[in-house]
Amino acid sequence: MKLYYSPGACSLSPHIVAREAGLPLTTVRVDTKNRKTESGDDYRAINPKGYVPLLELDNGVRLSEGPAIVQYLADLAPAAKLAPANGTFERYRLQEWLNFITSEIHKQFSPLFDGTMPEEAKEKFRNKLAGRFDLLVEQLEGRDYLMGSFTVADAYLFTVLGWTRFTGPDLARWPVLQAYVDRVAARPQVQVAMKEEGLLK
Ligand SMILES: N[C@@H](CCC(=O)N[C@@H](CS)C(=O)NCC(=O)O)C(=O)O
Repeated sequence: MKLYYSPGACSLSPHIVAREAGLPLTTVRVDTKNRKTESGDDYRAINPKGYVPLLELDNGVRLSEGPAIVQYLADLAPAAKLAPANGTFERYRLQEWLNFITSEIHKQFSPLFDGTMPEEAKEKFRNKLAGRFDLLVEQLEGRDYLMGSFTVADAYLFTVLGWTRFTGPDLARWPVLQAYVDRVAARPQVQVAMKEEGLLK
């Protein structure tokens, strides 16, 4: 399988999941600004959406949207227990988290990376994120991971919380979240994925 990614972007989440699942994966770096792959191919011809992540299966079939990709990967390696079994209530709980992360957290960060967005507007998005972070703290009190043990939702949440280093809000305000990020970062396969993206030495 092939994962189209951009270093440190939301594609880090499926990258982590593939490594945690022990699945064979090659990675193709994409420059999302000029929409070219590392070999100079037109990325839009590969993924008309133009953004990462994109998973390409060995038979050429492609799957986009991070929350769908991570569940697909988790289901290829059930022994790794990265997602509750399909059809169980816990699977819907996982999807509840994935949707929360994608719509309430991930997409609130996007304006903070926009150089043309006025600082006043950015502050509004930071405040919105702060409210979501308070909810995460409630969930993580007394738990190492969102659902108790590590799941694909943690790969995703870890990835997006990492962006606070560039955009704020400062995670120091939420020691529970900072400890959570440090805990996920210490996982050996998370380190492997981060090294492969050039995020760690
Ligand atoms: N809905 C998509 C959003 C993916 C997304 O926001 N990707 C960003 C990186 S984190 C990107 O490639 N942005 C470049 C662009 O939109 O042109 C998903 O959840 O996978």
